[in-house]
Amino acid sequence: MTAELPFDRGIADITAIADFIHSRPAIPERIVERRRFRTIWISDVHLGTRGCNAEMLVDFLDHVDSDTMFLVGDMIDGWRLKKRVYWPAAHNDVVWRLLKRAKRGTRVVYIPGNHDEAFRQFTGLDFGGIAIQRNAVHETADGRRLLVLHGDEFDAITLAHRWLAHVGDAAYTLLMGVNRWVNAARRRLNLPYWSLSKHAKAKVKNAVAFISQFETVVAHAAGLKGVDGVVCGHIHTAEMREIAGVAYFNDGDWVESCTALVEHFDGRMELLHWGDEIAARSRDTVVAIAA
Ligand SMILES: [Mn+2]
Repeated sequence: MTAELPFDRGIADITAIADFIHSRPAIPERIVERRRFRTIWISDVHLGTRGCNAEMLVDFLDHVDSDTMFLVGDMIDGWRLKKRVYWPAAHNDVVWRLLKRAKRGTRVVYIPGNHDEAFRQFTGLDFGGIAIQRNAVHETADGRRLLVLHGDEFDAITLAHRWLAHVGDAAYTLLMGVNRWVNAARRRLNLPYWSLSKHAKAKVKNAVAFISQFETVVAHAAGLKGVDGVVCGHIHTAEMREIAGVAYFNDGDWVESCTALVEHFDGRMELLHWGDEIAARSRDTVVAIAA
C-alpha cells in the first residue's frame, strides 16, 4: 500500500504538513496507557527506504510519551527518495504521530542529519510545532548538560564514513533484504524481531573499530565543549557508556536495532530495545491467556 507523500518529494511543499494531521493514520492509534518519560531521543529512522521498521516505530510512539522529544537526524532518507519514491502508508503514519505529539504539547526538536540535510536550511524555523535546530544542549533532571547532535559532523576525522559507505552499498542492501525475509518468517512463527546485520556487524572487526573510534572522537569533542555528555545517532549503534569522563549516548536506529534513548523523571537514562519490549508484551499476553 502506497500513501500520498505528506509533502511533495521532500520539502518543496512543506506548508502542506499543517493540514496533514487532520487526516487519519492508516494504522489507528492504540488507546493504551503510555509509559511517560521526561525525554525521548530517536534517530536514523530512514523513512522512504525499505529498511525502515516504520510499524515498530508506530508501535513505540503509541506506547510512550514525554515532555520533550528529540529527533536526532536521518528521519527521512532524502538520498534514496531522490532515486526512487518508496513511501508506504506506515511511513506517513510516523510523520502523522510526530506532528500529533507536537500538537498535544510535547516539545519536539528536530536535528536533521546527513540523509535529511535538506531540512538544515530551515534551522531556526518551526513546522507543525516541530522546532528545527542544528544541535541542542539538553539539561537532565539531575543537572547534567548533554550536547545533542546527529554525528555526521565528525565524518571527516573518523573512519565512520567508511563503515557508513557500506550502508549504501550492495552487500549491505542484500543483508538488509535477507534481514527482512528472516524477520517476516520469524513473525509468522511468532518469534521476536531479530537483527541479522547487527549480529554480522558485531562480528566484523573493522566495523567494531570504526564504531569505537567514532564514539571516542564524539565524546572527546563534547568534552572540549565543556558539557557533561553527548547524545548522537548516525552510526546505527546504540550505546550508553562513559568515555574519558564524558557520558556518551547513542540512540541507535530504526533500521536494525529499533532502539530509543529515554530519560526518566529523575534524570536516569535508559536504552529501550523495542523488539525486546514487544516480545515481553506478547509473552505477558500468552501468560495471561494461560492463567
Ligand atoms: Mn547519518
